[in-house]
Amino acid sequence: RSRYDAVSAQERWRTYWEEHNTFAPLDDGSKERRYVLDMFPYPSGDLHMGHAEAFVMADVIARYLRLQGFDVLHPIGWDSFGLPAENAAIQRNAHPADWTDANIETQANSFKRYGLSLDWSRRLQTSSPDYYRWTQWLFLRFRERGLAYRKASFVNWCPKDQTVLANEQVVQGLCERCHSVVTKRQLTQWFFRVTEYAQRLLDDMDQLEGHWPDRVLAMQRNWIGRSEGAYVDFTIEGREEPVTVFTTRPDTLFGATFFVVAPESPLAAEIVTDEHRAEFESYLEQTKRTTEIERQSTEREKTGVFLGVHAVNPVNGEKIQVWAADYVLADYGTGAVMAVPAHDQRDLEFAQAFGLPVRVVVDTGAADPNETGLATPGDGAYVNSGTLDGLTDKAAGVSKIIEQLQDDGVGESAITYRLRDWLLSRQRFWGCPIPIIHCPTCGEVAVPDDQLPVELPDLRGADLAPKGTSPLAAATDWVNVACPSCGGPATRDTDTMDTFVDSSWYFFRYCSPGYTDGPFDPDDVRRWMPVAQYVGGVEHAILHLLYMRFFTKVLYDMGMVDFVEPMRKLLNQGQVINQGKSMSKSLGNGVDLGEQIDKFGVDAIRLTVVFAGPPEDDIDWADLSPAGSLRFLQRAFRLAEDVTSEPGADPAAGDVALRRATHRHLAEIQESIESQRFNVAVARVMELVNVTRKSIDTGAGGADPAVREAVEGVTVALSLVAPYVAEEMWELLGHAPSVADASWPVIDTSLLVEETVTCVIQVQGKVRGRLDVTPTISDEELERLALAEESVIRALAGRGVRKVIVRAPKLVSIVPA
Ligand code: ANZ
Ligand code: ZN
Repeated sequence: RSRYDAVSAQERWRTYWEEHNTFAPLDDGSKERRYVLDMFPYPSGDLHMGHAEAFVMADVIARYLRLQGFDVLHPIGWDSFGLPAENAAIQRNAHPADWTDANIETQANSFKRYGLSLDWSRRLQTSSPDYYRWTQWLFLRFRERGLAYRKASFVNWCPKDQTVLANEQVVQGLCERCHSVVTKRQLTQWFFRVTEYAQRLLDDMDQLEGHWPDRVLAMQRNWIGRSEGAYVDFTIEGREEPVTVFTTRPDTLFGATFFVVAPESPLAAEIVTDEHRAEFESYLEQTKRTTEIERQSTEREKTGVFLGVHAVNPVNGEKIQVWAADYVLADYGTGAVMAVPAHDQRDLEFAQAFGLPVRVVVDTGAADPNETGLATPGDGAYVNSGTLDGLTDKAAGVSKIIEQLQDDGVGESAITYRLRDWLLSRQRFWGCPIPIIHCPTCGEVAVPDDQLPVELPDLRGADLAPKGTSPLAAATDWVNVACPSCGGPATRDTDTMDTFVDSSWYFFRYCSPGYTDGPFDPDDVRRWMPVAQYVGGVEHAILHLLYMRFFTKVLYDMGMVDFVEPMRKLLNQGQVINQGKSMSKSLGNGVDLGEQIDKFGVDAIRLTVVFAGPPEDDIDWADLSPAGSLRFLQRAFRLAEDVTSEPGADPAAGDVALRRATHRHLAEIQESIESQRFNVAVARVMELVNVTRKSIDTGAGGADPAVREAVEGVTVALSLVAPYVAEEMWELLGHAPSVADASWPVIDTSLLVEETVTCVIQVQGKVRGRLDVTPTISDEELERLALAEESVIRALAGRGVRKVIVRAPKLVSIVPA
């Protein structure tokens, strides 16, 4: 018996697919289009098990849609700018461009070997000038719309990577990439005004409900963090302009007993009295060294300093102390709060730490916060609250006080969002240059479109190590340019863009990768998008997946696309872990994808990953058996060898029981794939292989056309997961290549109807009726049905029944009384 030889099959079919452009879409309108996309990889090394998991899931979907008759776009490219590449290159004393390009070649080879149904002709990489030309072009369009702007502020700073980070890249106070504790620095930086789209980012989630994982939607909703409440103006002694606070509980205004500002807000430095200045400044220094996570911690002792001034409560004229404290954040709300210690726990802890008054203004029935140390945030009857006294519910209290504030011109209802503008400048070399020139006369000047791209200088041999300022600043030839506006001496912006900018629009570019009149051809995008299925990791829930939604909405507003949500469906694949833990160098539990493939072949690895569980679950490599997968593939392969009927043989002439099993299994495989239970689909294919084997060995044998039908079904279904063995089987079955061009089997629903047998009913030894029943019917049920038959009732002619003999499912014999 011959065996399936994975190595030669891989070589053969990979070459075949490439030479025949098997997976390039036709794009001629002859078929309905579907766009299937994986989040494109970082070229930070060779493919690993994580890629194996993510990419096989999308591949199953892409291959299935192809077989279903769709014209499928399934492209690939690289997110090739960024810190990982730059850091790795510095460590190896290589240039990031060389290191990146070498990795891309390695990964491309591995992707091809891995049997992915990709269209290689659309391959792109974000670090190539003909890509980032359009990243720059988009930046300039955003800027023209007021959506890209520069401002000085305290920003997140990673001391190890020596660059600023967006809020989304700070995870529990640590750098998302290198896990260093993030600190704050005051810098002038570029931002995208994503906050202007906060409400639309929330509203458009209606379109994603049910198609994106709930947890991603919940994370985005939470990150955007919409709060409803009011702005209230407090006057501050000695200051003309009032100071506004944001509160979600304006109805507790009568309980505001002190006022707190964020230490780093300009207001604090402005209003602090000379007497308190020294103490304030040392507190400010301390605050800058404190991480965001510590500041928001509920465990930590509250700290703060009195600023020596008082604020005036607009509803009762009461004078309250103004403090600076780090539990108030500079960049949320207005950076100032009215403190209501009786009803807000943070304020209560602060009041108790510094001996400030606590006044209950809502009687919730709970014990006095002064005694318990527990604030009472609930609903209740208003007390000590002037005009609100007598009201008993929050909604009424809030609307009444807002009305009053509005009438007095000291407040209004307000909505705020936790979402911050997206900080996009990075002080690093390996990124897309910001196409702006700074001129001493004209200020900020955009690089004219016809001078794009602003290419990165080569800087080969230069020191690219992070120093806190962009390495581009040292490239004086590149930095010094003539101002495009006045011609005078000017300098280029030396920061580069966050790589999440590059990845916010790559899926558009795949629709028209060579286009030179814009980032994409709107007609191409109209034909292919939105993406039918997007696949990638949940770690991007509030990063890439939020940013690309923002970009798409801006492009919609620019009239460049006609949809607001680019990804119709999202699948977050799970992780591949080993021995219950994430694979890592330090734990020494890494599993090398290349080695596994060498040992078991691509198909066996793909099959192992898919069969391991539902695609969104983590899978533990230690629990899996690639050797078992390979044995199964050999078993499937031998079926194809045993088929001796000719292609096209009419299965209707074959064994009906096998046909029923085939169609039932195929129907279940199809349903499992459509509901993305790929592991269940594999289990059904395995069952069908067993049933078919039994039929060949003990039934009709390999010549039965029903056997061919079963094996062809197995082959086509298997091609989604194990494409190489499926190609070999397809060929053995006498078909022209390739199985990728085959069609998904048409399921004959008449064969899905349950099988029946005919039961004969005798009365006094004479046949009096027939019943079609299922073969598994019980004696009791059969007796009941027989006695209810009209012909039987007639034959009995009113006589009673003495005895019934039942031989289910074939015979019922009735003896009358
Ligand atoms: C008075 C008050 C009384 C408050 C009360 C709450 C309960 P969310 O829901 O997260 O939006 N706040 C406002 N700006 C702040 C800042 N920059 N840093 C820290 N805290 C800030 O929170 C809004 C509430 O958080 C606001 O409502 C304010 O405290 C506080 F019984 O005002 B509240
Ligand atoms: Zn100028």
